[in-house]
Amino acid sequence: MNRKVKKGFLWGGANAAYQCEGGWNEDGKGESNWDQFCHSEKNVKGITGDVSADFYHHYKEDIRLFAEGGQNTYRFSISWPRILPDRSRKVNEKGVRFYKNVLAECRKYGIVPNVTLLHYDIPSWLEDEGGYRNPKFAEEFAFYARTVFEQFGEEIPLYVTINEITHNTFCSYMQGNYPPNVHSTQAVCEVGYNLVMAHAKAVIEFRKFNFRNSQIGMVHTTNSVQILKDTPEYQIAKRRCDLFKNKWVTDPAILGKFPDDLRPLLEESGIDTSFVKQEDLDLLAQTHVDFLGQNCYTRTLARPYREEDGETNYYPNNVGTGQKRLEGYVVKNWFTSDFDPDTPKNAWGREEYPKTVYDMLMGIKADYGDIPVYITENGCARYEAPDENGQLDDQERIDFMKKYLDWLVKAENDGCNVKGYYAWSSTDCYSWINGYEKRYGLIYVDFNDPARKRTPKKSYYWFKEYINEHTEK
Ligand code: BGP
Repeated sequence: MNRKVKKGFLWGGANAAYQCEGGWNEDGKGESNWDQFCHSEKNVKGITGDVSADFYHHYKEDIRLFAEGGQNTYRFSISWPRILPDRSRKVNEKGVRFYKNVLAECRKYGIVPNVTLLHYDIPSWLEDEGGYRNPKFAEEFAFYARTVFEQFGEEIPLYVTINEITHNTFCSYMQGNYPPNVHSTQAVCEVGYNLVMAHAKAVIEFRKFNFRNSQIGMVHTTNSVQILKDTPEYQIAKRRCDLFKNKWVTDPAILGKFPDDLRPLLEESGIDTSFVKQEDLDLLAQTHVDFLGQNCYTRTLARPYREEDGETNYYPNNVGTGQKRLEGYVVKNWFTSDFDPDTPKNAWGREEYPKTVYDMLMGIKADYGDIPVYITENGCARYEAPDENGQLDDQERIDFMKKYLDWLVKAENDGCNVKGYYAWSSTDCYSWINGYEKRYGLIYVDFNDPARKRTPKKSYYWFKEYINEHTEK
């Protein structure tokens, strides 16, 4: 007999504004940093999200398909410059109307909206003024967050402040392949700090509304940190990797404080931490999320740093076939990524390790108790094309998802407070830097077709059955 999760568990798919909406300058939308970057010569491949899956015009069809696929939730993000197009802070009514329409469509099908305020796309005018590195960033974000709370109130039951502070910071300011394409460890620390504070200030704004039927959380991208050898050196590397990858974001969000060992370690590594302000720390102590979103794709293996590993850098999973190195990190004197030769890797150098969700949830329980957790993203990237009959047979995705979801259901049965799962991605969409060849969707989108025809993949039908068979009635 199948294991089952409790009745009311949320099952759905996720997407993000820049990645699926298109309509990049329609109905008064302002320019985002990603519009700006993709339209510049820094975008070597020349591929943009200008139209993408055109969710802006296809949202009714998509939400109907989600419901027909047995899904009862949908995670999407709001484009900040669609709501507040320029520095005047004047609300774009047409932008608000679009998201009201999306929410109405969700309501029609009993789909619970899970809505992220910031998924990498900030207004370009703000980017021009230093973006995340501007000490005023947190204030500006809090204003935008308050505007969203005012406009949508309890129409949105699950609000997320920011998506993946770590990944975004590392790509934008360490690897430097996301805008604004900076490579500086000092900047990583300043930007990370500003984003944590921006999150906290948005939570403070949220609490002022005293909503009864809405909650607020943060989405983190976690990889459970593991080691292949149990020695004191490996244990130190593991702790440092966990600090670097997870704890500087999840501790403030859940416990209201940065880890005690973080600042001394940063200073030892030559980071000037004078950007840390006592008044910020006091404010942080008053903010706690209602839930945690975890984008959980894989794990991180850590080993001690060695001189020959070189300088601090991030080697992300967005280079594609031919990628010379596997996804991983070098953080000088802290740790370096390790690799297990026996686990499979995808074409973008990422390890495929479905048990990660079980290990991660058990880790959250051990570190943070029973905080509700949603798996806000997980997925399987592949190059894909329809067969001669126009069908999408993505058996490899199904095989991966089955193993992953079985571990997730087991974790729930073993006492983890996990309350939902979102497949990345609801439909095929723009994959940052990779463009459109790297597909994750349960629903295929033909990007060569001006009408952006949708075709549910085999995994979409399989997911429907899985939900039905693994949820208590
Ligand atoms: C997460 C992001 C998503 C999505 C996904 C897949 O990090 O939150 O926006 O893109 O990963 O990543 P990628 O498209 O780089 O393969």
